[in-house]
Amino acid sequence: MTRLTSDDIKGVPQDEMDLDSRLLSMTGKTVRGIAFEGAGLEDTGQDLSRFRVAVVPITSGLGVIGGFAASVDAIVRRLGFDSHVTAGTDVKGFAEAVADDVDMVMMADDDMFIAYNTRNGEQTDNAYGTAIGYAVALRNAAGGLEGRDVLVIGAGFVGGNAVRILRDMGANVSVTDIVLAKAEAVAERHGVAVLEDVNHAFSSFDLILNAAPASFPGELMREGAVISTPGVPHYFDEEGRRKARAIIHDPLEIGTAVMAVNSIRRLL
Ligand code: 2YJ
Repeated sequence: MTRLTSDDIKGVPQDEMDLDSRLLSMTGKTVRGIAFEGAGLEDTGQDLSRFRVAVVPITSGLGVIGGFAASVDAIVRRLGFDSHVTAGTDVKGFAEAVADDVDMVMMADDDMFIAYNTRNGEQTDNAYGTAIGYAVALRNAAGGLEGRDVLVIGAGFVGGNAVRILRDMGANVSVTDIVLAKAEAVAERHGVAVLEDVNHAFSSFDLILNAAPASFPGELMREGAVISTPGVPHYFDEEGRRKARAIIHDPLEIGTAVMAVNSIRRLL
């Protein structure tokens, strides 16, 4: 799993990417709209401020990422939740959140990022939230996925979830990975096609969910392609940006928003 850097997320708290207006023009939905759709809910303007969220900084492994907890907190507040970052870190921060009787705790180490619902014990992890969010964004940008050919690049946690979600959305899914055995395992598990040559696959599809930390030269991109691409680092050259109908990307926000809304979906 790719570890985020402070640089990847430096604009997130202030929403410098202006994600909502970019998403609206590509998908017709805001981050909140995508999060609600991803959680299987209708966004009727529900007030989320009655849900209290604590974000706990975690120092284990490679340690705290500067701005990570503040970014998660800002994303969740933009959705309308009542959120704060705990003063303590790790177990102390978790204990503080529980003593404070919050509804949800969000925290990440180097391997996992979860939203934990303290009321019903459910947890939503980031790989699932990211896969749902980017699949929903792709579906909206593409005008529906039923019977459409979709390529998933990357057969890790996000890619594996995305394959299943897109298949369940009615898409005709193919999966590819630089490690062929990983793609084969995911393909077999979910009953989808596997493609061996990642670059050739990239150049053969109009609808792509790129869940790999991979970038592709614009000369390989199809004219009018829709690319939903959570992977970091993120890069498309000038030719790729010109040819694509939409390139949907952000370093943290869509996945985090889906996690938070999904976590409270049974309490709404
Ligand atoms: O609390 C902190 O500041 C750190 N322990 C955060 C660690 C963040 N975790 C990662 O970057 C993981 N690889 C998962 C992030 C998933 C984002 N798509």
